[in-house]
Amino acid sequence: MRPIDDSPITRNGNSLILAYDHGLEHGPRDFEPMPASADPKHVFEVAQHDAVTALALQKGNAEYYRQWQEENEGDTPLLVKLNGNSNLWDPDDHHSPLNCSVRYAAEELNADAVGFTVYAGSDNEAHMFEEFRRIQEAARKYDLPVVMWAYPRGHGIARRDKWESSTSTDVISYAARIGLELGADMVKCKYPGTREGWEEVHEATQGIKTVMSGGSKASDEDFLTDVHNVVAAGGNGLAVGRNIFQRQNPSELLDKLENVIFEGMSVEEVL
Ligand code: FBP
Repeated sequence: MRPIDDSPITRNGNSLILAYDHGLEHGPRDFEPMPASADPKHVFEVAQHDAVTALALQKGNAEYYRQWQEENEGDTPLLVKLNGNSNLWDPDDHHSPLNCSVRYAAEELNADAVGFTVYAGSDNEAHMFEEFRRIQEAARKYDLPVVMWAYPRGHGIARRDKWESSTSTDVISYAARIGLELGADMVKCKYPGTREGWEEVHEATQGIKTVMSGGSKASDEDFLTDVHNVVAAGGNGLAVGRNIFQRQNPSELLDKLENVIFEGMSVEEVL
């Protein structure tokens, strides 16, 4: 089994993953603040910034990216997101159907890593655990790192008094720990709001990588402060979408993020 630190999606142990699966997960409205971002080619270009260690795409855009790369010499590694759901769907509880196999990602798309959402706490948890088991075991055969989008959501959390909410530190830590238990190499979690909170999340994983999920667009200073707190708490960086592709000039923020995530600079220094 190849250590994730030897894979191209990390640099000196950390990662900055540019996520662009929003056309599926949220729909085209996410592109409205920056209409050029509706065109995958625009985001493929953005992803060639040195700071970006992987571009996370659903199967369709992954196929398109590989074609684009041949014509444009892009070399940013590809993380294929294997499941996903639309916002149009209204299931009884959170679920994320598998829409690409590991074999297809590895053999046809030449993926550098795979990603998979697990909604721990959902009525569909058992089904997603089973699918995660299959994709994780298949990924090991191809030496592909497995990144879990560890999002605790659903009736199991809403029903229990002991869980505050899907954004409380104990619930996020639990979901992150499930990543370790099920064999993920990296978990992508929502930010619990404080550096101390991320320390708990990171501690819960005992050695696998933790990266912060970007969230809706924030000011440069607020966003960089959260990312800095994650790295200072022992975390390994960021998987981000809207905070990059909704900006007029994404490379300005990517320059700053590169210094925070890979050079350990403070927010004051980079601003
Ligand atoms: P953002 O940085 O834009 O939040 O993207 C990260 C991400 O995990 C995407 O991969 C995914 O499309 C989206 O967030 C899902 O967000 P949510 O399920 O919270 O609406």
